[in-house]
Amino acid sequence: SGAAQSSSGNDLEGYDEEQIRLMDEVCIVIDSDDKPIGSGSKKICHQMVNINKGLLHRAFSVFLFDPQGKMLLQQRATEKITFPDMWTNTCCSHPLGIPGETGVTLEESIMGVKRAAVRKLDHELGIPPAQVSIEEFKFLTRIHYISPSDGKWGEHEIDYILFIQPKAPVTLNINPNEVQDTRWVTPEDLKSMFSDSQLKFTPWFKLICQSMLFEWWDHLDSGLDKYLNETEIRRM
Ligand code: DMA
Ligand code: MN
Repeated sequence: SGAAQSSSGNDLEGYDEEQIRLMDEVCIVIDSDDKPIGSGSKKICHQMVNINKGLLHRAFSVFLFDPQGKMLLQQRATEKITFPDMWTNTCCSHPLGIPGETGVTLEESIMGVKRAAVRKLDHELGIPPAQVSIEEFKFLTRIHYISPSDGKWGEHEIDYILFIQPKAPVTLNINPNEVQDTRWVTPEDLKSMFSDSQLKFTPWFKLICQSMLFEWWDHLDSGLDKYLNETEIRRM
């Protein structure tokens, strides 16, 4: 356990300076049961050389809905080092190895990712934290998946799925270093986006869409209760 080993070389040469800086963030390294076993920089955690040895970290995916039930999508900025220019769910990132975002029990870990979600909805989309209170987030389940981005980079995560439907419409002020476009979509809109071969989607978003998303979305109004707080990790 402990910090993953650093690699040498200039793997970050040529990338955006701000995105390079964010590669120093400290991710939570976990075992396949989602138990924290150490920490590793965002850079270390997203290098395929480490992922291929089993390195796994904790992440979250937010799905934010407006009062009418439309979901907010984002298109990742060209500056992103992993999965640039792809369309994806509202916001994804990692809880950090800092007080308040690291949890050991499932309950603490859910609280940690909710705090991280508030932080990143503000950072990526400019949604004021006051518009997305911790109590409004619903935890559904955890998804364990692995996915290469390009040769050097990829994802290997246990991803906490969070839904939120704030009562009042949120305001956006997008950070162009993170996000190049946004769209509010109905399930039908999203399905027609998938049949547009010009558009690229992130692998985790595709996995979630192919499995549970549309069923969850159907139950947004009638109550998601039977889908909430799953303790089993879904392996994809
Ligand atoms: C990482 O997302 C999390 C998932 C679920 C893929 P990201 O690459 O958007 O992270 P960040 O915004 O921190 O770069
Ligand atoms: Mn990740």
